[in-house]
Amino acid sequence: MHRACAATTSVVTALILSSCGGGTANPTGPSTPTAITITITRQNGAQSFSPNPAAAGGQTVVFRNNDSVVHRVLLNDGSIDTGNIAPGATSAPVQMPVSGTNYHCSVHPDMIGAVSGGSGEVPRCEGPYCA
Ligand SMILES: [Cu+2]
Repeated sequence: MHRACAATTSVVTALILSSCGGGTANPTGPSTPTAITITITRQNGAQSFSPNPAAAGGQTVVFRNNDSVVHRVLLNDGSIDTGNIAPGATSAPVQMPVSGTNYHCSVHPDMIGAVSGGSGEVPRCEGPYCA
């Protein structure tokens, strides 16, 4: 069978060729679970994260810092700490509790967010980060 990417010189074919490299088609293969991205927008209270709440209970999440300063996400119960996330960087993947959770930025404790559980409910926020 002829490959569609056989050498021709039309511009259209050249464009197609760029997607016919032969093995680098999809960076998220079936063995790599797709992480949900929560974006850190800026230091803005309960509007610091998007989406918030995120429907990500029990799922893998990464935090992407779209702000110009370092942030660091910590679950309110202390069970997950992303470490510092530099401006423009994305955290390592973290596994959220099935029942959902509340979290905040340990650098800016007024930045708060939540993850809802499987049935969509957001756990009650308790402690000093819930104002
Ligand atoms: Cu922060």
